[in-house]
Amino acid sequence: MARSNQAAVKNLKSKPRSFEVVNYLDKKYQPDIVKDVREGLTAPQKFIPCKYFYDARGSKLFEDICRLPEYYLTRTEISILKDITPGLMETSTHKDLVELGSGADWKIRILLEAAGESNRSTLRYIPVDISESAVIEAAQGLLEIWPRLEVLGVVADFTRHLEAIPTERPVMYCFLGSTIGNLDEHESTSFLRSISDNMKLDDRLLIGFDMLKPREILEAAYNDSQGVTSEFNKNILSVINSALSADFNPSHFGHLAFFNEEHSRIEMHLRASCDFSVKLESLGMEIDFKKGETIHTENSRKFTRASIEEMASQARLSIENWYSDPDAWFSIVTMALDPRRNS
Ligand code: SAH
Ligand code: AVI
Repeated sequence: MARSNQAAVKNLKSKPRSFEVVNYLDKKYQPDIVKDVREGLTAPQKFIPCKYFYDARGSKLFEDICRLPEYYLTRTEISILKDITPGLMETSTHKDLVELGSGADWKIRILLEAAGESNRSTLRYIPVDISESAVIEAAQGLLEIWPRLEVLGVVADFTRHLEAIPTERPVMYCFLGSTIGNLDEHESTSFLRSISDNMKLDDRLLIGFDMLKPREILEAAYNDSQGVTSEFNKNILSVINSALSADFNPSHFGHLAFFNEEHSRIEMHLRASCDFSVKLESLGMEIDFKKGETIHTENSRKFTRASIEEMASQARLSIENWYSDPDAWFSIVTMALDPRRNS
């Protein structure tokens, strides 16, 4: 059963806030991270799932990434959102705005602003994120602007706890930032399929995709000149250190990010700069690293219209509207249940 921690939220900044946060990770997170890290660090190509980037510091570092000149994704998606949301929100009859991997409140603010006062008064915002601090801070930020906005925070792993999301009212699901690209082909299709299984005819999915573009632009976005992406990448080791009583030394690793053309994805790795071993007390394990070997920490897939159409169709979703910036660097797509899904 999930913990509902309204009181804790109220104490966070000693400012009373009328929103509830339901936490699905309390009991389930530890067994997940133990299993995931054991599996990942004993595989021939070591890996750690990218969802473990996002403790409070990881969420802040990601926000810093979004402001970097090289990281075009956020500002491009925001420019599209500003164009399309007046039309999208003014006529919307959706009552719940469910944002998956919600992070900061920047993008949902644009939707809520566009909804106008009378629509907003009947809307409930449901941010769903693995990062508790992100959920709480986003809710607080929105309530500072719209004190009467109804907010239900859900701290959960969206790949595992979709049942945590209420479905009784008409829903607009938002999955922005191209976070879908952090799931592999199989995971993303099955994730979209689980969403479509929960959707009713009038529900919609608003989803952002980073599009395939020249390698130099992609690689610059993940190798910024200020080293913020490198800090973000290494933060995963600090998360593992505190969750599993491990003794990773982040300075023993270098940041590596490159475009893998065959899989149409940026891969991020951490590369060992010397030979050493790491103790993971909670796993009762010691793992050896050889100079030059890597831990694969993230994939960020880059899409084409064809790859998106294929994924939507496999997930039994139909594409309703397609929006892009003038350079077609980023796309926002609205999807509905495919009317032919039962045939
Ligand atoms: N939607 C925001 C944030 C994108 S960053 C934007 O468009 O800018 C990805 C977000 O997804 C982070 O806030 C991270 O904490 C969250 N996240 C990553 N994996 C997750 C998972 N498995 N379940 C829930 N949230 C996840
Ligand atoms: C959250 N996600 C879509 C980001 C991305 O671009 O894949 C995470 C990120 N990794 C490095 N920079 C940003």
